[in-house]
Amino acid sequence: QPVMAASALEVGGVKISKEDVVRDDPTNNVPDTIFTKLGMQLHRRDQHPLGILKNAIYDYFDANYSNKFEKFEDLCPIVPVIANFDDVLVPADHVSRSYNDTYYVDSQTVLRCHTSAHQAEILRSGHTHFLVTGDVYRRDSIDSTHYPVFHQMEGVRVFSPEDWESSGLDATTYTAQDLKTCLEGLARHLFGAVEMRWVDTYFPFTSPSFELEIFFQEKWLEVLGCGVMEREILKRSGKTENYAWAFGLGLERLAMVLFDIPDIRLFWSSDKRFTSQFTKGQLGVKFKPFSKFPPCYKDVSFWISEAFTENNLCEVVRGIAGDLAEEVQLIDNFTNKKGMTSHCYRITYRSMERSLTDEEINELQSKVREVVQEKLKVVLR
Ligand code: FA5
Ligand code: MG
Repeated sequence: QPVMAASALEVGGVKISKEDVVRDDPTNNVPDTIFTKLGMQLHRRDQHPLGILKNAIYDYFDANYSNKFEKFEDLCPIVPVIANFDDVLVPADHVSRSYNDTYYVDSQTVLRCHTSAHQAEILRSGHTHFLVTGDVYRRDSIDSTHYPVFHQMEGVRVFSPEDWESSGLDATTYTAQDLKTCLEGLARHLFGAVEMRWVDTYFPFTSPSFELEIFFQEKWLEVLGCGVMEREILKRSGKTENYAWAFGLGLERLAMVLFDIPDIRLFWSSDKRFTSQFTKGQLGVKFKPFSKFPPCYKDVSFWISEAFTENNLCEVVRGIAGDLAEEVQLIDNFTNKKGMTSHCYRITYRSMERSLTDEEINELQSKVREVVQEKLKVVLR
């Protein structure tokens, strides 16, 4: 278990110091709050819901495939831009590459935004069945199912001509069918009966591509993306005759459904009332919320500038309020006759662990107003 040091740590055999990751220069956009999450590896804690879930997924694969899936769970989350994007065919102008969406350590290096960052490298080293679990990082919105650090598990399975030739199906159909059978089986193994649906989607690295959604807390929740791997990726690793499938599971999302965890921030809680509810190897337990504390809503309105983005606002809010920020939601948006656009955001403050005082919240909100104005170049109304 890597223990967090104040300013240095080791993960995946790589030594990381804070100065390497958080710098005040334009090629770097990693804040302190993100640095502190590096090396925590929640997925490697057997008593943590993410670790319990990971182990249950391992059990499923071990029980169902005689050809064992290789497991990787300690790969360094700091990866080359090439691995995170180019190797999985993400186009040069794709939004996910922007500084607005991804944390850059420098112009050539990112905090991986998905475990797909390791696909190509592991294929190149000759593996054909593998699972990669790790923490991933994204500049993103703030609500109960989004967090800037979360965990994914990547799965890849490569097929050879003899696999599909006897089936009477073409290679793509065969591979897509095997993928869906595998993931539906996994869902049954984890949840028993659960309401779910497949949705067609797009990823640069798979075709066809699908998402699986599960009905949770009155809404459809996207829990994974997957598809038939683009042949180009296989060809580049020397597998010219092969087809493969790949998936990326959102572990927090699956664990929320599995354990009835209502808010994604709870995964980071060290409150005993949370941590003591989970036991190694136990899937069936439902989380019992300790008394729910009241939310406090604060609105902030401003005229936006051209450079304004919601992700930048969310990062400011997280930087100040941390996990006390439960949601940031655009509630009003209009453009006046002069062409100036106004946004009003409602920030919900709530602690998972205690009641917040008015003074405390007012202080946070006034700091948010100050920093938003200064850093995001907006004009408060
Ligand atoms: C991907 O990241 C693809 N790499 C998945 C993939 C792998 C597709 C291999 C095809 C083949 P996406 O951005 O949709 O896809 O994220 C995958 C899952 O991560 C989502 O379904 C969701 O469950 C979870 N997820 C995404 N963003 C967040 C977030 N901010 N907080 C928590 N979970 C998230
Ligand atoms: Mg998605």
